[in-house]
Amino acid sequence: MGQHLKIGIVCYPTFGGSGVVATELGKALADKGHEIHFITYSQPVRLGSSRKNIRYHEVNVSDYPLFLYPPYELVLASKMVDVAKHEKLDLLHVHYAIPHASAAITAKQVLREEGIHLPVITTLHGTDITLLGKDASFEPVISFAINKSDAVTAVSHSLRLDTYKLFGITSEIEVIPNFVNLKKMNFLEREEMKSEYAPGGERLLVHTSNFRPVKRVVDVIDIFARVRDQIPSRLILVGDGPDRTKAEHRSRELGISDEVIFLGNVKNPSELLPIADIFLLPSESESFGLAALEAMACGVPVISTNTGGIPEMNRHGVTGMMSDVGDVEDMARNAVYLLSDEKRLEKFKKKAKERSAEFSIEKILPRYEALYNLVLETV
Ligand code: GMT
Repeated sequence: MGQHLKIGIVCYPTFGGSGVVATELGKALADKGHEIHFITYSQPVRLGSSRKNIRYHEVNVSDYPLFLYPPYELVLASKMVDVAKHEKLDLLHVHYAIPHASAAITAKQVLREEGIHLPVITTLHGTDITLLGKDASFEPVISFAINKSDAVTAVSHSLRLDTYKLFGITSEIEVIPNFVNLKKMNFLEREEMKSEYAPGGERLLVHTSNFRPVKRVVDVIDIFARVRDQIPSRLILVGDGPDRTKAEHRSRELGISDEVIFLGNVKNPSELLPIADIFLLPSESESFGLAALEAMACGVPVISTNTGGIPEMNRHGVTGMMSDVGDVEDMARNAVYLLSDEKRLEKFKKKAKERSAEFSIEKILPRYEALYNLVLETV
């Protein structure tokens, strides 16, 4: 791939997986010489300070007394038009259908009136399809935006099938899985950090999420409560969100709050992950489970549910273990099975790390570049 492209990337700039994937993709494309223009309402959390080939365009919605609901999508579409025109973008890659795909299609139509063709690539991430998108109040516009995109990708086969099931989709959806940048992951198990959280040499279980109901954080506490009854251990929870209070309450109710550490949001969880022995992901639904892949990349086996796209990454009995949603007994049993045998645990850790290499950015990035080229060739 010789030609360097000018690519607009639109995403949620927050801690969620879709924003992380979009930001890491943009950074990796910039490293390869492409010119990347992030268009978001604030700086993506994973952007960092290196800005070679990277530009950032902030979307500001003015406060006007008439607006009960600020028209973010309109301002975003206008920003896309402006950036595409003046920075001469080759294409726009939008992450998360609502409202990014529909705003992109509006921008595309505006530009067409001016004789400018702007190819739009939409990447579906999960909750935009499985939770929000199927809601009748979004569905017609989301179906339209997906069908009008020049290319559509989904982060797992499971999400691709869900999208066909839930929407009237007439176009092809390509599966391009999420990835990890192994060069930027931290593999060092820092002893001083480990002893800070596990002063008595306890095992460490970690969970990272946005604490939305779909993540079932109370199950995380219930699993841990069963594990710590059998094996001295501590639980670290990374992230924040609506169910944090419920999880805190549950750990107090069970009398284990001294062994549960709520860290809140952490910019780069990979600094902490290598000290973990097990990663817990008991989600109700999960199109991919990027947080688990990042844990695996740091050599941490995953105890998870078998929902959505998780089985496409986690290998039962090899890189971790999977159970039905809500089966906290089984997930606790599996965690104890791994933690109670040092040799077994080490084997799972090694396999988890090896498996993550199948999702390395070196393998996945060329697939996006090939898709960009295909879209540009078919103009
Ligand atoms: O999990 C969330 O609630 C956040 C959401 C997002 O859009 O950031 O995550 C979704 O996209 C991630 C990146 O592709 C996937 O790894 C997550 O599995 C997916 N979440 C769900 O499907 C619940």
